[in-house]
Amino acid sequence: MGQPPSDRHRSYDLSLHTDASFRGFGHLHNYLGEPHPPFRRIGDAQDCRRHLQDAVCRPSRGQDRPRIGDIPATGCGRTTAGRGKIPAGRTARHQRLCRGRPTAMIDTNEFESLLRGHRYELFSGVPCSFLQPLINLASNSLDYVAATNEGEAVAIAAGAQLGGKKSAVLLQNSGLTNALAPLTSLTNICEIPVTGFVGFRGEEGVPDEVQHEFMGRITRQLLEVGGVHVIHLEASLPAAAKQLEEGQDYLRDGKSVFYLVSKGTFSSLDLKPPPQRAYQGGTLTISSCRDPKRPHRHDVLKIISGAKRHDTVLLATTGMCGRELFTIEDAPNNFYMVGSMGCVSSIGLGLSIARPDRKIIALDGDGALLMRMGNLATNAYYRPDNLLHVLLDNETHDSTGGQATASSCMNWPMIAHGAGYSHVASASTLSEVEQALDDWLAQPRLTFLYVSIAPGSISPLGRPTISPADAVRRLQEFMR
Ligand SMILES: Cc1ncc(C[n+]2csc(CCOP(=O)(O)OP(=O)(O)O)c2C)c(N)n1
Repeated sequence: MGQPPSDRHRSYDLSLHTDASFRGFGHLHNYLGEPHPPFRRIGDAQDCRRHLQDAVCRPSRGQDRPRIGDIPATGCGRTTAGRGKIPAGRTARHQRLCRGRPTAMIDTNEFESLLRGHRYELFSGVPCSFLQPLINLASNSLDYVAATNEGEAVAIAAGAQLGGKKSAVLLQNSGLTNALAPLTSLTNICEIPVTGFVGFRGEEGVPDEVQHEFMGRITRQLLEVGGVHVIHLEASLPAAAKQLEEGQDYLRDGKSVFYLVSKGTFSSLDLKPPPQRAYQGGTLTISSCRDPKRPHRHDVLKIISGAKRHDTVLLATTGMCGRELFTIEDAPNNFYMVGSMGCVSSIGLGLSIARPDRKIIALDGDGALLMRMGNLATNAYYRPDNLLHVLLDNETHDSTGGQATASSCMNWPMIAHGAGYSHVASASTLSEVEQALDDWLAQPRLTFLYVSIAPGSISPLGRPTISPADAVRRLQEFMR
Protein backbone atom coordinates (compact mmCIF):
# COMPACT_ATOMS: atom_id res chain seq x y z
CA MET A 1 0.00 0.00 0.00
CA GLY A 2 2.79 2.38 0.84
CA GLN A 3 4.78 1.61 -2.31
CA PRO A 4 5.46 4.54 -4.60
CA PRO A 5 3.65 4.45 -7.92
CA SER A 6 5.68 2.90 -10.68
CA ASP A 7 6.54 4.74 -13.88
CA ARG A 8 3.70 2.87 -15.51
CA HIS A 9 1.34 5.19 -13.66
CA ARG A 10 2.88 8.36 -14.83
CA SER A 11 0.99 8.86 -18.05
CA TYR A 12 -2.31 7.52 -16.78
CA ASP A 13 -5.40 9.52 -16.21
CA LEU A 14 -7.04 8.78 -12.86
CA SER A 15 -10.22 7.68 -14.50
CA LEU A 16 -8.37 5.00 -16.42
CA HIS A 17 -6.96 3.33 -13.36
CA THR A 18 -7.65 -0.25 -12.51
CA ASP A 19 -7.49 -2.00 -9.18
CA ALA A 20 -3.82 -2.73 -9.61
CA SER A 21 -2.93 0.81 -10.51
CA PHE A 22 -4.41 2.06 -7.28
CA ARG A 23 -1.62 0.43 -5.34
CA GLY A 24 0.08 3.79 -5.12
CA PHE A 25 -2.87 5.63 -3.69
CA GLY A 26 -1.47 5.82 -0.19
CA HIS A 27 1.50 7.65 -1.57
CA LEU A 28 -0.75 9.97 -3.53
CA HIS A 29 -2.66 10.82 -0.41
CA ASN A 30 0.53 11.62 1.42
CA TYR A 31 1.48 13.88 -1.43
CA LEU A 32 -1.84 15.67 -1.33
CA GLY A 33 -1.71 16.02 2.41
CA GLU A 34 -5.10 14.32 2.57
CA PRO A 35 -6.04 11.84 5.27
CA HIS A 36 -5.84 8.27 4.10
CA PRO A 37 -9.05 6.81 2.82
CA PRO A 38 -10.82 4.40 5.07
CA PHE A 39 -10.44 1.45 2.70
CA ARG A 40 -9.11 -1.84 3.90
CA ARG A 41 -9.01 -3.69 0.62
CA ILE A 42 -6.75 -2.63 -2.22
CA GLY A 43 -9.16 -4.26 -4.65
CA ASP A 44 -11.89 -1.77 -3.86
CA ALA A 45 -11.11 0.21 -6.98
CA GLN A 46 -14.38 2.06 -7.24
CA ASP A 47 -14.11 3.50 -3.75
CA CYS A 48 -10.44 4.28 -4.21
CA ARG A 49 -11.10 6.05 -7.46
CA ARG A 50 -13.93 8.11 -6.04
CA HIS A 51 -11.85 9.09 -3.09
CA LEU A 52 -8.87 10.04 -5.20
CA GLN A 53 -10.94 12.02 -7.63
CA ASP A 54 -12.50 13.79 -4.71
CA ALA A 55 -9.06 14.55 -3.36
CA VAL A 56 -7.49 15.71 -6.60
CA CYS A 57 -10.50 17.47 -8.13
CA ARG A 58 -10.40 19.00 -11.58
CA PRO A 59 -8.84 22.44 -11.66
CA SER A 60 -10.46 25.26 -13.55
CA ARG A 61 -10.87 24.98 -17.28
CA GLY A 62 -7.91 25.92 -19.33
CA GLN A 63 -5.57 24.28 -16.83
CA ASP A 64 -4.49 20.70 -17.08
CA ARG A 65 -5.85 18.43 -14.45
CA PRO A 66 -3.07 17.00 -12.33
CA ARG A 67 -2.22 13.46 -13.26
CA ILE A 68 -0.62 10.85 -11.16
CA GLY A 69 2.50 11.47 -13.20
CA ASP A 70 2.69 14.97 -11.69
CA ILE A 71 3.36 13.46 -8.34
CA PRO A 72 6.91 12.71 -7.38
CA ALA A 73 7.60 9.06 -7.98
CA THR A 74 9.61 8.58 -4.82
CA GLY A 75 9.44 9.88 -1.31
CA CYS A 76 6.39 10.93 0.58
CA GLY A 77 5.85 14.05 -1.52
CA ARG A 78 5.19 16.28 1.46
CA THR A 79 6.85 19.27 -0.13
CA THR A 80 5.34 22.70 -0.06
CA ALA A 81 5.85 23.11 -3.78
CA GLY A 82 4.26 19.81 -4.64
CA ARG A 83 1.32 20.25 -2.33
CA GLY A 84 0.73 23.77 -3.48
CA LYS A 85 0.04 22.74 -7.06
CA ILE A 86 -3.30 21.20 -6.57
CA PRO A 87 -5.12 23.47 -4.16
CA ALA A 88 -4.16 26.38 -6.42
CA GLY A 89 -6.04 24.73 -9.26
CA ARG A 90 -9.28 24.31 -7.32
CA THR A 91 -11.98 26.69 -8.27
CA ALA A 92 -15.00 27.54 -6.22
CA ARG A 93 -16.94 25.17 -8.41
CA HIS A 94 -14.68 22.29 -7.70
CA GLN A 95 -14.87 22.93 -4.04
CA ARG A 96 -18.63 23.00 -4.34
CA LEU A 97 -18.76 19.86 -6.42
CA CYS A 98 -16.21 17.95 -4.50
CA ARG A 99 -16.90 19.08 -0.97
CA GLY A 100 -20.65 19.53 -1.20
CA ARG A 101 -20.40 23.16 -0.07
CA PRO A 102 -22.59 25.29 -2.34
CA THR A 103 -20.86 28.42 -3.60
CA ALA A 104 -21.56 30.11 -6.95
CA MET A 105 -24.50 28.94 -8.95
CA ILE A 106 -26.87 30.47 -11.46
CA ASP A 107 -30.25 31.58 -10.23
CA THR A 108 -32.50 29.68 -12.61
CA ASN A 109 -35.17 32.38 -12.65
CA GLU A 110 -32.61 34.97 -13.64
CA PHE A 111 -31.34 32.65 -16.36
CA GLU A 112 -34.89 32.59 -17.75
CA SER A 113 -34.60 36.34 -18.36
CA LEU A 114 -31.36 35.74 -20.23
CA LEU A 115 -32.97 33.10 -22.41
CA ARG A 116 -35.93 35.33 -23.11
CA GLY A 117 -33.59 38.21 -23.84
CA HIS A 118 -31.96 36.07 -26.52
CA ARG A 119 -35.44 35.21 -27.82
CA TYR A 120 -35.37 31.48 -27.17
CA GLU A 121 -38.91 30.37 -27.82
CA LEU A 122 -39.04 26.59 -27.98
CA PHE A 123 -37.29 23.93 -25.94
CA SER A 124 -37.25 20.23 -26.49
CA GLY A 125 -35.44 17.57 -24.56
CA VAL A 126 -35.11 14.51 -22.43
CA PRO A 127 -34.62 14.92 -18.67
CA CYS A 128 -31.25 14.91 -16.93
CA SER A 129 -30.83 15.36 -13.19
CA PHE A 130 -28.09 17.99 -13.67
CA LEU A 131 -30.45 19.99 -15.88
CA GLN A 132 -33.50 19.47 -13.71
CA PRO A 133 -33.93 23.18 -12.85
CA LEU A 134 -33.66 24.17 -16.52
CA ILE A 135 -36.06 21.47 -17.66
CA ASN A 136 -38.50 22.38 -14.89
CA LEU A 137 -38.23 26.01 -15.97
CA ALA A 138 -38.93 25.10 -19.61
CA SER A 139 -41.80 22.86 -18.61
CA ASN A 140 -43.31 25.41 -16.15
CA SER A 141 -43.11 28.60 -18.08
CA LEU A 142 -41.58 28.20 -21.54
CA ASP A 143 -42.68 26.29 -24.61
CA TYR A 144 -41.37 22.78 -23.91
CA VAL A 145 -41.77 19.65 -26.04
CA ALA A 146 -40.84 16.52 -24.13
CA ALA A 147 -39.17 14.15 -26.61
CA THR A 148 -38.81 10.39 -26.36
CA ASN A 149 -35.11 10.51 -27.23
CA GLU A 150 -32.42 13.09 -27.80
CA GLY A 151 -32.35 12.71 -31.59
CA GLU A 152 -36.03 13.44 -31.72
CA ALA A 153 -35.45 16.51 -29.55
CA VAL A 154 -32.82 17.81 -31.98
CA ALA A 155 -35.15 17.23 -34.94
CA ILE A 156 -38.07 18.98 -33.21
CA ALA A 157 -35.86 21.93 -32.34
CA ALA A 158 -34.52 22.01 -35.92
CA GLY A 159 -38.08 21.99 -37.29
CA ALA A 160 -39.06 24.88 -35.04
CA GLN A 161 -35.90 26.77 -35.93
CA LEU A 162 -36.68 26.19 -39.61
CA GLY A 163 -40.04 27.81 -38.94
CA GLY A 164 -38.43 30.85 -37.33
CA LYS A 165 -38.71 29.93 -33.64
CA LYS A 166 -35.37 30.05 -31.93
CA SER A 167 -34.95 26.68 -30.27
CA ALA A 168 -32.82 24.82 -27.79
CA VAL A 169 -32.45 21.22 -26.70
CA LEU A 170 -31.97 20.03 -23.14
CA LEU A 171 -30.35 16.67 -22.77
CA GLN A 172 -27.90 14.54 -20.85
CA ASN A 173 -24.60 13.59 -22.43
CA SER A 174 -25.61 9.92 -22.06
CA GLY A 175 -28.08 10.61 -24.86
CA LEU A 176 -25.67 12.32 -27.21
CA THR A 177 -25.21 9.22 -29.30
CA ASN A 178 -28.98 9.21 -29.89
CA ALA A 179 -28.66 12.75 -31.18
CA LEU A 180 -25.67 12.28 -33.45
CA ALA A 181 -27.52 11.36 -36.65
CA PRO A 182 -29.64 14.54 -36.73
CA LEU A 183 -26.72 16.63 -35.46
CA THR A 184 -24.37 15.44 -38.17
CA SER A 185 -26.76 15.04 -41.09
CA LEU A 186 -29.55 17.54 -40.36
CA THR A 187 -28.58 20.58 -38.31
CA ASN A 188 -25.00 20.51 -39.54
CA ILE A 189 -25.37 20.07 -43.28
CA CYS A 190 -28.63 21.99 -43.51
CA GLU A 191 -27.13 24.81 -41.44
CA ILE A 192 -30.06 24.88 -39.07
CA PRO A 193 -28.39 26.02 -35.86
CA VAL A 194 -29.78 24.81 -32.56
CA THR A 195 -28.61 25.60 -29.07
CA GLY A 196 -28.07 22.78 -26.60
CA PHE A 197 -27.70 22.49 -22.84
CA VAL A 198 -26.04 19.21 -22.00
CA GLY A 199 -26.00 17.74 -18.51
CA PHE A 200 -22.31 16.90 -18.10
CA ARG A 201 -22.28 13.55 -16.31
CA GLY A 202 -18.91 11.92 -15.81
CA GLU A 203 -17.06 15.22 -15.81
CA GLU A 204 -13.40 14.75 -15.01
CA GLY A 205 -12.67 15.07 -11.35
CA VAL A 206 -16.29 14.96 -10.30
CA PRO A 207 -17.32 11.69 -8.68
CA ASP A 208 -20.11 10.07 -10.65
CA GLU A 209 -21.63 6.72 -11.48
CA VAL A 210 -19.34 4.37 -13.36
CA GLN A 211 -21.53 4.32 -16.49
CA HIS A 212 -20.93 8.04 -17.02
CA GLU A 213 -17.14 7.97 -16.89
CA PHE A 214 -16.43 7.10 -20.50
CA MET A 215 -19.05 9.40 -21.97
CA GLY A 216 -17.82 12.17 -19.71
CA ARG A 217 -14.39 11.86 -21.26
CA ILE A 218 -15.59 11.91 -24.87
CA THR A 219 -18.48 14.38 -24.61
CA ARG A 220 -16.66 17.42 -25.89
CA GLN A 221 -14.95 15.52 -28.74
CA LEU A 222 -18.20 13.87 -29.73
CA LEU A 223 -19.96 17.19 -30.05
CA GLU A 224 -17.08 18.82 -31.87
CA VAL A 225 -16.84 15.94 -34.32
CA GLY A 226 -20.57 16.40 -34.85
CA GLY A 227 -19.95 19.97 -36.01
CA VAL A 228 -21.13 21.61 -32.80
CA HIS A 229 -19.36 24.46 -31.05
CA VAL A 230 -18.92 23.58 -27.37
CA ILE A 231 -18.86 25.96 -24.41
CA HIS A 232 -18.60 24.84 -20.80
CA LEU A 233 -21.17 26.97 -18.99
CA GLU A 234 -19.81 28.94 -16.05
CA ALA A 235 -21.75 28.73 -12.82
CA SER A 236 -22.26 32.46 -12.40
CA LEU A 237 -24.86 34.57 -14.13
CA PRO A 238 -22.60 37.34 -15.48
CA ALA A 239 -20.13 34.80 -16.89
CA ALA A 240 -22.92 32.66 -18.35
CA ALA A 241 -24.49 35.77 -19.88
CA LYS A 242 -21.24 36.47 -21.70
CA GLN A 243 -21.06 32.88 -22.90
CA LEU A 244 -24.63 32.99 -24.19
CA GLU A 245 -23.73 36.16 -26.06
CA GLU A 246 -20.62 34.49 -27.49
CA GLY A 247 -22.75 31.58 -28.71
CA GLN A 248 -25.01 33.87 -30.75
CA ASP A 249 -22.24 34.58 -33.25
CA TYR A 250 -21.94 30.86 -34.03
CA LEU A 251 -25.69 30.52 -34.35
CA ARG A 252 -25.82 33.43 -36.76
CA ASP A 253 -23.26 31.58 -38.88
CA GLY A 254 -25.50 28.51 -38.97
CA LYS A 255 -23.49 26.50 -36.43
CA SER A 256 -25.05 24.80 -33.43
CA VAL A 257 -23.75 25.69 -29.99
CA PHE A 258 -23.99 23.33 -27.04
CA TYR A 259 -23.29 24.33 -23.45
CA LEU A 260 -21.93 21.72 -21.07
CA VAL A 261 -23.68 22.08 -17.73
CA SER A 262 -21.86 20.78 -14.66
CA LYS A 263 -23.59 19.41 -11.63
CA GLY A 264 -25.06 22.11 -9.41
CA THR A 265 -24.80 24.91 -11.98
CA PHE A 266 -28.42 26.00 -11.60
CA SER A 267 -30.37 26.75 -8.44
CA SER A 268 -33.19 24.32 -7.86
CA LEU A 269 -36.61 25.08 -9.21
CA ASP A 270 -39.73 23.06 -8.47
CA LEU A 271 -41.69 21.44 -11.25
CA LYS A 272 -45.27 22.65 -11.43
CA PRO A 273 -47.68 19.78 -11.95
CA PRO A 274 -47.85 19.29 -15.72
CA PRO A 275 -51.29 19.47 -17.32
CA GLN A 276 -53.09 16.16 -17.09
CA ARG A 277 -53.66 14.73 -20.52
CA ALA A 278 -55.53 11.50 -20.98
CA TYR A 279 -55.84 9.35 -24.09
CA GLN A 280 -58.33 11.17 -26.24
CA GLY A 281 -58.80 8.59 -28.92
CA GLY A 282 -59.47 9.70 -32.44
CA THR A 283 -61.29 8.73 -35.57
CA LEU A 284 -60.21 5.88 -37.77
CA THR A 285 -61.05 5.42 -41.46
CA ILE A 286 -59.67 2.12 -42.62
CA SER A 287 -59.87 1.06 -46.23
CA SER A 288 -58.95 -2.24 -47.76
CA CYS A 289 -55.35 -2.15 -46.56
CA ARG A 290 -52.60 -3.66 -48.68
CA ASP A 291 -54.43 -3.99 -51.95
CA PRO A 292 -52.51 -6.33 -54.30
CA LYS A 293 -52.68 -3.56 -56.93
CA ARG A 294 -51.20 -0.96 -54.60
CA PRO A 295 -49.80 2.15 -56.28
CA HIS A 296 -46.17 3.10 -56.56
CA ARG A 297 -44.60 5.82 -54.40
CA HIS A 298 -44.15 7.99 -57.45
CA ASP A 299 -47.89 8.04 -58.23
CA VAL A 300 -48.81 8.88 -54.65
CA LEU A 301 -46.22 11.64 -54.50
CA LYS A 302 -47.58 13.12 -57.75
CA ILE A 303 -50.98 13.51 -56.10
CA ILE A 304 -49.53 15.00 -52.93
CA SER A 305 -47.24 17.34 -54.84
CA GLY A 306 -50.16 18.40 -57.04
CA ALA A 307 -52.22 19.30 -53.95
CA LYS A 308 -49.64 21.70 -52.55
CA ARG A 309 -50.72 25.27 -52.02
CA HIS A 310 -49.20 28.56 -50.93
CA ASP A 311 -49.59 27.48 -47.30
CA THR A 312 -48.36 23.87 -47.52
CA VAL A 313 -44.88 22.51 -46.89
CA LEU A 314 -43.76 19.05 -48.00
CA LEU A 315 -41.05 17.31 -45.98
CA ALA A 316 -39.76 14.15 -47.65
CA THR A 317 -37.96 11.37 -45.80
CA THR A 318 -34.47 10.02 -46.50
CA GLY A 319 -33.78 8.12 -49.70
CA MET A 320 -35.89 7.68 -52.79
CA CYS A 321 -38.87 9.58 -51.42
CA GLY A 322 -37.09 12.94 -51.61
CA ARG A 323 -35.49 12.06 -54.90
CA GLU A 324 -38.82 11.15 -56.47
CA LEU A 325 -40.49 14.28 -55.13
CA PHE A 326 -37.67 16.35 -56.61
CA THR A 327 -38.01 14.50 -59.93
CA ILE A 328 -41.76 15.19 -60.02
CA GLU A 329 -41.33 18.88 -59.33
CA ASP A 330 -38.71 20.87 -57.48
CA ALA A 331 -40.55 23.52 -55.51
CA PRO A 332 -39.63 26.08 -52.85
CA ASN A 333 -42.02 24.50 -50.38
CA ASN A 334 -40.30 21.12 -50.66
CA PHE A 335 -37.68 19.96 -48.18
CA TYR A 336 -35.69 16.86 -49.14
CA MET A 337 -34.35 15.37 -45.95
CA VAL A 338 -31.02 13.65 -46.47
CA GLY A 339 -29.74 11.61 -43.54
CA SER A 340 -31.40 11.98 -40.11
CA MET A 341 -33.41 8.88 -40.99
CA GLY A 342 -36.62 8.61 -38.98
CA CYS A 343 -36.74 12.31 -38.07
CA VAL A 344 -39.08 13.67 -40.73
CA SER A 345 -42.23 13.77 -38.61
CA SER A 346 -40.29 15.33 -35.71
CA ILE A 347 -39.09 18.12 -37.99
CA GLY A 348 -42.74 18.32 -39.01
CA LEU A 349 -43.83 18.59 -35.38
CA GLY A 350 -41.39 21.41 -34.63
CA LEU A 351 -42.32 23.22 -37.82
CA SER A 352 -46.05 22.86 -37.29
CA ILE A 353 -45.73 24.25 -33.75
CA ALA A 354 -43.62 27.15 -35.04
CA ARG A 355 -45.89 27.84 -37.99
CA PRO A 356 -49.54 27.21 -37.13
CA ASP A 357 -50.39 29.28 -40.22
CA ARG A 358 -48.89 26.60 -42.51
CA LYS A 359 -49.97 23.06 -43.32
CA ILE A 360 -47.13 20.65 -42.93
CA ILE A 361 -47.04 17.29 -44.71
CA ALA A 362 -44.37 14.87 -43.49
CA LEU A 363 -43.73 11.99 -45.91
CA ASP A 364 -42.34 9.01 -44.03
CA GLY A 365 -41.10 5.52 -44.95
CA ASP A 366 -41.79 2.34 -43.01
CA GLY A 367 -38.08 1.68 -42.38
CA ALA A 368 -37.60 5.23 -41.19
CA LEU A 369 -40.64 5.27 -38.94
CA LEU A 370 -39.65 1.93 -37.44
CA MET A 371 -36.29 3.46 -36.57
CA ARG A 372 -37.87 6.15 -34.39
CA MET A 373 -41.34 5.01 -33.45
CA GLY A 374 -41.33 7.09 -30.27
CA ASN A 375 -42.07 10.03 -32.58
CA LEU A 376 -45.63 8.79 -32.96
CA ALA A 377 -46.23 9.22 -29.24
CA THR A 378 -44.77 12.73 -29.14
CA ASN A 379 -46.64 13.87 -32.25
CA ALA A 380 -49.90 12.56 -30.81
CA TYR A 381 -49.26 14.07 -27.38
CA TYR A 382 -48.77 17.56 -28.82
CA ARG A 383 -51.42 17.03 -31.54
CA PRO A 384 -50.82 19.95 -33.90
CA ASP A 385 -53.82 20.20 -36.23
CA ASN A 386 -51.66 21.41 -39.09
CA LEU A 387 -49.55 18.24 -39.36
CA LEU A 388 -50.34 15.45 -41.80
CA HIS A 389 -48.08 12.46 -41.28
CA VAL A 390 -48.09 10.22 -44.34
CA LEU A 391 -46.57 6.76 -44.13
CA LEU A 392 -45.61 5.32 -47.52
CA ASP A 393 -45.39 1.66 -46.61
CA ASN A 394 -43.66 -0.58 -49.14
CA GLU A 395 -42.61 -3.03 -46.41
CA THR A 396 -39.01 -2.65 -47.49
CA HIS A 397 -35.92 -0.50 -47.24
CA ASP A 398 -36.42 0.28 -50.88
CA SER A 399 -33.70 2.92 -51.11
CA THR A 400 -31.00 0.51 -50.01
CA GLY A 401 -31.95 -2.45 -52.17
CA GLY A 402 -35.39 -3.63 -51.08
CA GLN A 403 -34.53 -5.45 -47.86
CA ALA A 404 -37.66 -6.38 -45.90
CA THR A 405 -38.73 -4.42 -42.85
CA ALA A 406 -40.96 -5.75 -40.07
CA SER A 407 -43.74 -3.61 -41.45
CA SER A 408 -45.54 -6.43 -43.28
CA CYS A 409 -46.52 -7.89 -39.89
CA MET A 410 -47.74 -4.61 -38.45
CA ASN A 411 -50.99 -2.75 -38.30
CA TRP A 412 -49.83 0.85 -38.65
CA PRO A 413 -53.23 2.52 -38.52
CA MET A 414 -53.95 0.82 -35.19
CA ILE A 415 -50.53 1.84 -33.87
CA ALA A 416 -51.06 5.49 -34.79
CA HIS A 417 -54.60 5.32 -33.41
CA GLY A 418 -53.29 3.79 -30.20
CA ALA A 419 -50.63 6.50 -29.93
CA GLY A 420 -53.44 9.06 -29.96
CA TYR A 421 -53.44 10.71 -33.39
CA SER A 422 -56.60 12.77 -33.81
CA HIS A 423 -57.43 11.05 -37.04
CA VAL A 424 -56.08 8.01 -38.86
CA ALA A 425 -56.91 7.21 -42.46
CA SER A 426 -55.61 4.47 -44.65
CA ALA A 427 -55.43 4.30 -48.40
CA SER A 428 -54.38 1.71 -50.90
CA THR A 429 -55.65 3.41 -54.05
CA LEU A 430 -54.84 6.81 -55.52
CA SER A 431 -58.42 8.04 -55.16
CA GLU A 432 -58.34 7.19 -51.45
CA VAL A 433 -55.12 9.19 -51.12
CA GLU A 434 -56.79 12.13 -52.85
CA GLN A 435 -59.83 11.87 -50.61
CA ALA A 436 -57.75 11.77 -47.42
CA LEU A 437 -55.74 14.81 -48.51
CA ASP A 438 -58.86 16.80 -49.30
CA ASP A 439 -60.34 15.86 -45.93
CA TRP A 440 -57.29 17.05 -44.05
CA LEU A 441 -56.98 20.29 -46.00
CA ALA A 442 -60.66 20.99 -45.37
CA GLN A 443 -60.56 19.95 -41.72
CA PRO A 444 -57.00 20.10 -40.40
CA ARG A 445 -56.36 17.90 -37.37
CA LEU A 446 -53.34 15.76 -36.57
CA THR A 447 -53.75 13.01 -39.15
CA PHE A 448 -51.85 9.84 -39.87
CA LEU A 449 -52.38 8.73 -43.46
CA TYR A 450 -51.30 5.17 -44.05
CA VAL A 451 -50.66 4.39 -47.72
CA SER A 452 -49.80 0.90 -48.80
CA ILE A 453 -47.47 1.21 -51.80
CA ALA A 454 -45.57 -1.17 -54.06
CA PRO A 455 -41.79 -1.33 -53.80
CA GLY A 456 -39.71 0.09 -56.63
CA SER A 457 -38.92 3.46 -58.02
CA ILE A 458 -39.05 5.39 -61.26
CA SER A 459 -36.23 5.37 -63.73
CA PRO A 460 -34.36 7.55 -64.37
CA LEU A 461 -34.51 8.88 -60.84
CA GLY A 462 -33.24 12.41 -60.21
CA ARG A 463 -31.43 13.69 -57.16
CA PRO A 464 -31.90 17.15 -55.66
CA THR A 465 -29.50 19.54 -57.31
CA ILE A 466 -30.09 22.15 -54.65
CA SER A 467 -27.90 21.80 -51.56
CA PRO A 468 -29.64 20.99 -48.27
CA ALA A 469 -28.64 24.38 -46.82
CA ASP A 470 -29.97 26.22 -49.88
CA ALA A 471 -33.19 24.21 -49.76
CA VAL A 472 -33.62 25.35 -46.15
CA ARG A 473 -33.00 29.01 -47.02
CA ARG A 474 -35.42 28.74 -49.94
CA LEU A 475 -38.09 27.19 -47.73
CA GLN A 476 -37.62 29.86 -45.08
CA GLU A 477 -38.00 32.49 -47.75
CA PHE A 478 -41.16 30.77 -48.99
CA MET A 479 -42.66 30.77 -45.51
CA ARG A 480 -41.87 34.43 -44.85
C1 LIG B 1 -29.41 6.25 -39.51
C2 LIG B 1 -29.36 5.69 -40.89
N1 LIG B 1 -29.29 4.36 -41.07
C3 LIG B 1 -29.29 3.85 -42.32
C4 LIG B 1 -29.33 4.67 -43.40
C5 LIG B 1 -29.28 4.09 -44.80
N2 LIG B 1 -30.63 4.22 -45.43
C6 LIG B 1 -30.93 5.23 -46.28
S1 LIG B 1 -32.46 5.12 -46.89
C7 LIG B 1 -32.74 3.69 -46.08
C8 LIG B 1 -34.02 2.92 -46.23
C9 LIG B 1 -35.21 3.70 -45.84
O1 LIG B 1 -36.31 2.84 -45.85
P1 LIG B 1 -37.78 3.38 -45.81
O2 LIG B 1 -37.90 4.42 -44.78
O3 LIG B 1 -38.70 2.23 -45.70
O4 LIG B 1 -37.96 4.12 -47.20
P2 LIG B 1 -37.89 3.50 -48.68
O5 LIG B 1 -36.46 3.45 -49.03
O6 LIG B 1 -38.54 2.16 -48.65
O7 LIG B 1 -38.64 4.48 -49.51
C10 LIG B 1 -31.64 3.31 -45.31
C11 LIG B 1 -31.58 2.10 -44.46
C12 LIG B 1 -29.38 6.05 -43.17
N3 LIG B 1 -29.45 6.95 -44.16
N4 LIG B 1 -29.40 6.53 -41.91
